[in-house]
Amino acid sequence: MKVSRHLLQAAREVLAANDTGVFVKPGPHQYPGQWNWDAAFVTIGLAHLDPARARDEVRALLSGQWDDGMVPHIVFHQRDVEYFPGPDVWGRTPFAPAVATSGITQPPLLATAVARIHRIDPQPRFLAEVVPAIDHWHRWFHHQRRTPAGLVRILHPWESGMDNSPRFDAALAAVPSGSEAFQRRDQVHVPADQRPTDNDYQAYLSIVEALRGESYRPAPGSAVFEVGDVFMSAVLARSERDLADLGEQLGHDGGPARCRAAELEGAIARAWDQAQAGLCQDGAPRTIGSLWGFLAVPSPAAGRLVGSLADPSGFGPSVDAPWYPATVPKDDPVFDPCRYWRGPVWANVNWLVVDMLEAGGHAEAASRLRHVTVDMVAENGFWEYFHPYTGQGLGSDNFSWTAAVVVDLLARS
Ligand code: 2M8
Repeated sequence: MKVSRHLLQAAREVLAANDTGVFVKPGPHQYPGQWNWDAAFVTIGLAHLDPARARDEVRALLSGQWDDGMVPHIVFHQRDVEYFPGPDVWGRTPFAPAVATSGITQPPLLATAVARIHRIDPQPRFLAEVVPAIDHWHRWFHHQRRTPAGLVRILHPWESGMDNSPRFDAALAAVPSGSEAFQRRDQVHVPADQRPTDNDYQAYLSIVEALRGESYRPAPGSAVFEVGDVFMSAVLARSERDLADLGEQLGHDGGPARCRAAELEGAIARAWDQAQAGLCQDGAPRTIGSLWGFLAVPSPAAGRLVGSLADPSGFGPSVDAPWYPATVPKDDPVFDPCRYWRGPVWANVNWLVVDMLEAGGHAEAASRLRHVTVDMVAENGFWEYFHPYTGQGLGSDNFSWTAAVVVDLLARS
């Protein structure tokens, strides 16, 4: 109990220290803008600590919404930032707002975050203010970002939030090299072996160069990188259901959002069938993103998928590696315990997994993972990600979403 109180206070301090007054930075040094799904996790934590501040976090993110509905992956509330690629690289497009932003999006978790605020401190006026904007974003996904098979179509690995996940390796290798020279800035505060490789960055920037040339709106099928992503689709499906509930609170018809959710869930179920038949690029889940995506949708395979979270040689804990789930199975040849989205444990992903296990009625598995996640942070600190074997903190320290999800996980005990 004392440990929880101490941890909660420490989490509060991390969030306060990263608060710029306009938005909460993901971390003290590494990421100076407002990132989209970071803002959603931060909102979930702040909902418990200070709902009014949580509402402002949502408003700050939505100030970056484009005319066509897209909520960008980064909102640069200050133009002059030590981050690459910054506002000048992203450039400006006719449908962008006054504030500088990137030109791509990120996992749409905002409706879920707003639902958390609403559960703790309901304010219909706030819902009336933000629900239409989130609905616009979701409709943009529906109309602009679906593959023929119905999955969410992503145009950059950064859109998935899991940048160097091995599930993008094949598509990244096929990206033609751009012509612009650049210098990375992401290895100043974090060791190079915990970040994506230079080859990854070359491809990331080549995609940005190509997308910028088409005002970030390439015709379907023509982009240099296009992947139907199960994880993004499942995040959106879940958010659509939250949005439907929120809209109904306002007397709106939740039917269209529920319909979009059902379509996405159908596409994920078909992707799973194809994976089983060996036809799908995603294959059997080789990354935690795909595993979560498949699990988030009711399926006869749910028991087996939940079981894989406990597999000691795969995603699950083992005697020598107690922290889990690894973001890539430990027995996969590309597993790397330190390199970003290729193996380390991420507290925000654990939050998604716990939440999904609870919703699916897997109370014991949820409780086990909730405790492990809280212990991992209590023992090692509020790091961006963690070594599955040693628990060593990796990436940025004092990371906002780690603090925010701990606040929520503690509130669930
Ligand atoms: C990481 O991504 C950014 C690019 O968007 C980067 O590496 O510079 C990812 O972990 C992403 O999921 C996260 O939202 C962002 C800020 O925490 O950092």
